Amino acid sequence: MYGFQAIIFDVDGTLADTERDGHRMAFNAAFAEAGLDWDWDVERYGRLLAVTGGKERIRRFMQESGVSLDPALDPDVFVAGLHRAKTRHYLALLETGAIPLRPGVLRLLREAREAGVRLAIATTTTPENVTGLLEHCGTPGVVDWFEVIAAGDVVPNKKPAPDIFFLVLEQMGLSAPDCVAVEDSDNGARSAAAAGLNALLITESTYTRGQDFGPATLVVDRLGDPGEPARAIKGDLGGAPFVDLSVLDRLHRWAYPRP
Ligand code: XBP
Ligand code: MG
Repeated sequence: MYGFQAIIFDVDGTLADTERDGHRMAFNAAFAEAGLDWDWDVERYGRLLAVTGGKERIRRFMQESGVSLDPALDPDVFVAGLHRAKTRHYLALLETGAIPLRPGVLRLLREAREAGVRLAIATTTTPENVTGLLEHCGTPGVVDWFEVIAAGDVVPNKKPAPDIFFLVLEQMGLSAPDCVAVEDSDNGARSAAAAGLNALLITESTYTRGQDFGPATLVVDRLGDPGEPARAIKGDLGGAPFVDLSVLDRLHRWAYPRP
């Protein structure tokens, strides 16, 4: 028996390291297809990741670079079209199975299911990207393991705003202390914390290594697996070789002390 009822997972960087060789490549493919000479190299993309959401990221780039559009074009329509193309390229990339789930993700999901712990997703990315990733890079049926998948534009404000976590809690009929959140970024940590999710695990990813992660009490390099141990960067794993439900329960207990 654990002190929490559900785990809420982020997607990008958390379930899979999708940004550098996934989303970034898809943005560049969409730019090239549209005849634009924009190219987001690894470093520039890292800076643009401060802005969550693909459409928002394109807009920020256009502002920063002083791009002036043909006045006949509606900027929102232009960005939306470009972003649809990016999603198409990203889904095609996922179909190749090029982006694996991170070590320990499937193991932890299976352990949770067996223990009756409920599963949900709270992410900034487009919904099709979540199902595409899980279907092509996970295992058959894994999409259905999640009771709620809250993604993209379904809330007014993306992370670091708490909106997407509030939506998950509402749809599951749970409150923040019932849950553990798993994130990989400072924006994600701020979003979860603003929703009152104090039991927060950070698994650092390619672009988020060394970020601040605000109030997170446990930061690891990965969930880890037997033979592929996790390393604690902040806090400790209590001697466990990888993150399992007991580690999450310990984390939950720190956040919400029980008698
Ligand atoms: C992920 C994102 C997403 C992806 C792109 O943040 O910021 O925007 O980079 O997805 P998080 P879309 O992991 O904190 O949810 O292009 O579909 O928006
Ligand atoms: Mg993330």
